[in-house]
Amino acid sequence: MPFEEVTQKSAHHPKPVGLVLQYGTAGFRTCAKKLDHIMFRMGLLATLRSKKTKATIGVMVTASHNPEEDNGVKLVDPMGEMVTPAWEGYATELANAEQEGLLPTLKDLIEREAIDMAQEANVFVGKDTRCSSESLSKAVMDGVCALGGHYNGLVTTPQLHYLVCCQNTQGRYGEATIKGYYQKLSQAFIQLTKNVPNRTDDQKTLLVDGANGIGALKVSEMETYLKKELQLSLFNDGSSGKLNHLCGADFVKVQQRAPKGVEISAGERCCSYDGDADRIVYYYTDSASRFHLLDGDKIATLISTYLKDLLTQAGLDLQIAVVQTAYANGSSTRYLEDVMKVIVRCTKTGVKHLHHAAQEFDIGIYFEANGHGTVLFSKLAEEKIQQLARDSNANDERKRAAFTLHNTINLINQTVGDAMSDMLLIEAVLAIRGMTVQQWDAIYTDLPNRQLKVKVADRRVIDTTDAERRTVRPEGLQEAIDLLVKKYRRARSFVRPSGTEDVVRVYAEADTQVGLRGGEHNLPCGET
Ligand code: 16G
Ligand code: ZN
Repeated sequence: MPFEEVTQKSAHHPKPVGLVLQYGTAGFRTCAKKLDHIMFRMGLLATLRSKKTKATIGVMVTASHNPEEDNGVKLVDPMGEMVTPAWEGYATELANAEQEGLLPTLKDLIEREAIDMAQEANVFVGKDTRCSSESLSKAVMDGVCALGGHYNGLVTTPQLHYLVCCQNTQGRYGEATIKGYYQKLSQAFIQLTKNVPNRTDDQKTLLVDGANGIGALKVSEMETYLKKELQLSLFNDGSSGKLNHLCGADFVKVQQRAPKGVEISAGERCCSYDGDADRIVYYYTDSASRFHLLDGDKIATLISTYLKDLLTQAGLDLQIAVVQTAYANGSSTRYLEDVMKVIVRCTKTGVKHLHHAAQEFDIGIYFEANGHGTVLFSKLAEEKIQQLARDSNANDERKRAAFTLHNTINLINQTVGDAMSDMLLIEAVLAIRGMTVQQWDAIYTDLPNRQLKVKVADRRVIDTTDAERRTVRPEGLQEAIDLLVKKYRRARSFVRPSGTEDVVRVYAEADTQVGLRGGEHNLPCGET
């Protein structure tokens, strides 16, 4: 690496003295004004990671569902997955080195990882639609450019993960272009739905809240590829509203109400993306104007029911599991374990934890309640499905199921949760099973639940265990929670420090709204 160039360029991206930031659950995320030096340094780090892995690395500039004024950055590893914990540590070290300490930190890292600096590097840089993303992604490119980067411009987070994975698998996962992404997904969707008899216009129509973000832009690009098999009414398309303001998946999930700017009639199927289109939630209003949310847990249930039935029809013995977090509604866990009899695992919050756990099964379905999730198929599962689809001795029903499974795999973005891919999958499943959104909603009834956030002096005093479901510190806190929870039926509550904001999050659920509001510990409705 031309170190003089690093020194020279880093002078254009100076670090504010004393500013300390941490590579958190989803990378660095804070007020955009504080991020210029971080972006430059992540450009450097991605280049080193690329040299180390001898593969293309991704850098995404986004702050997802955060307000427009914020921004963030995260690194994407060769197979489209999140970067490893060791490299998250390097990211933090590099980000916090004072100006004069940057070069020594960089050199130290190169030595520790024994990086061959003569190795070629390749980095894909993507950004969302925030005003600050333009200049911040240029700062990333500044860090990368001395060593051969590639600028992909505006993409959703999952599109960047997809591109990185395709690039590193020589096209086996798909063509490493945005067009290739649209073609792969839309062809799979059309294959899955083409034989569904009598699909009405109602069934083909979906309302989409694009959160005034990148997802709005990209879903309208994709629509032409869908050949009217799915017709989208797009709201909050970014033409006038503000990103994530009173709209988007996070707003809808936490507030449990419809976003601003969407005209919904009773019974109509709607969905909301978040600001970088890696989360999706569905909802509808009934004839009494009551709002019904179908969150990540409902999505996981719908998909696992569908896949389990297909495996039965195909006569394939593959292990299926659902991975959730502590935020999963108790009713969903109960339904999955007791009625569907699938394995359920609980992990800490954050995609990397769920993704990792899902990789342990033939078919691992993971969803956070907030709508981030996808399905992972093991190599063995994909091979067995392919084999059956080709097997001339198998009967028609088994083969049909294998073809459907094959197209379902092509429809899914296995690198990360993807609002557009998840939307197409849900739409295909509803069409194939002839289900309305109300029937889907009726699979089980959510326990009433509330989330709130509390500002404390130092959130790090709270230490959790058991996938964040219990606290071990401060002393006495868990006992106090236990005492309260014991008073109500099917009740559950936990507290955990947020990984993305300087707050502590509190979650509670119980069998009735009254139970949830009981005692003097009221949790205000919709408070976050
Ligand atoms: C990030 C995570 C998301 C998690 C959320 C929790 C990724 C890509 N995103 O957005 O999975 O649910 O943080 O935030 O990992 P919290 O720690 O503030 O509750
Ligand atoms: Zn997001």
